[in-house]
Amino acid sequence: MTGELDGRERARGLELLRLLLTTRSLEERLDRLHRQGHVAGGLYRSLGQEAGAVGAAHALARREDGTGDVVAPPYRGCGVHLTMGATPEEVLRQLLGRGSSPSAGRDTGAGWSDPRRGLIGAVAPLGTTVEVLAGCALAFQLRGEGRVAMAFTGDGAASTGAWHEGVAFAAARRAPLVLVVENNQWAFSTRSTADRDAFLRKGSGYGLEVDSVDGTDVLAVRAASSEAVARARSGGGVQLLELNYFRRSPHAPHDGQEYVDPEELAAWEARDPIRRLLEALPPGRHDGSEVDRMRVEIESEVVETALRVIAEDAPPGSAALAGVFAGEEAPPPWTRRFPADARPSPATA
Ligand SMILES: Cc1ncc(C[n+]2csc(CCOP(=O)(O)OP(=O)(O)O)c2C)c(N)n1
Ligand SMILES: [Mg+2]
Repeated sequence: MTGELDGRERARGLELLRLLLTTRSLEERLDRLHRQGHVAGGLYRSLGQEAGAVGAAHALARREDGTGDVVAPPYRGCGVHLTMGATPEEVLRQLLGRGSSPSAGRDTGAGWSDPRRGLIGAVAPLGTTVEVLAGCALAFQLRGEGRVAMAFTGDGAASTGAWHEGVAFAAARRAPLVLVVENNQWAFSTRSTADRDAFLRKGSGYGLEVDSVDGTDVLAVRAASSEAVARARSGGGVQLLELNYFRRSPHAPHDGQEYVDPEELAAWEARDPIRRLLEALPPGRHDGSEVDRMRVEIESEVVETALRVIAEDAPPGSAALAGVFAGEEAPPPWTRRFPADARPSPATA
């Protein structure tokens, strides 16, 4: 763990702690809500990985007006969304598919976009996110905006063709892209690589600056990410940052995780990111009670918000096609219809 903290660092440590606790509490609540049938789609937790999401996103220029850095969060967990300024209410509305959600209930995935806050939704086919964020980074570079794009991908995703194509392109253009590889050692039930250093080697092979950090130490992740972001911003080209941890949750609730060695899992539980940060925060005047108060505040906010969001309505079916065609709402039935003047002829359809 990264040594003792002075006053200013302690304030930042508490800010990071609040984000870690909120991510953990929100995911625990979502896990229950999923079992109760309230979550509209899948649920992919980041248990034990919260420090990676929070620490890396915290190093970005975070703005609320669309002028800051951009990041594609992982589909696993909501730590990046929260760190970029999303509220627990927005996360709950999104996963419960409410009409008031950021995607108006049309999508229930964790990978939602909010361009004002620099959130670019992850793309479902693994690896493709890198190509999209390479495009964002290239645009920033061409416009001379000094902004940085950050893409989260898993260790499994780093074996897809799209990942390599995106990396090769961004590297050749020296685009301001920070590629975070969450090496949680599993891609569903598969060990994603036989080579412990595969991700650093892959990065080096494309000429990237590479770094590897303990992903359970939020202060170390924050520090390494800050350096990577600064290098990307000052013309250093694509940066690859490997975060090392272990996927402590099952892939998703339907996965029994029988393939995981219980001893290995227990060893990673002992390296819990929240506990590790608490150990690094030096006792302040009201330290114990300050942290306890924070826990209670977060827990009550999450529970109260969950109850409120459960009571909200799902969007009406008729809202599903709103916004599909410019200037009109397509009528039911819920099939895709072309506006009359844009209907393709049989020859071209
Ligand atoms: C191209 C592609 N292949 C397969 C899948 C199905 N799939 C979804 S998540 C997942 C595992 C991904 O593992 P990893 O990239 O390591 O991320 P993690 O789940 O560990 O966070 C797979 C195989 C997909 N979404 N896209
Ligand atoms: Mg993985």
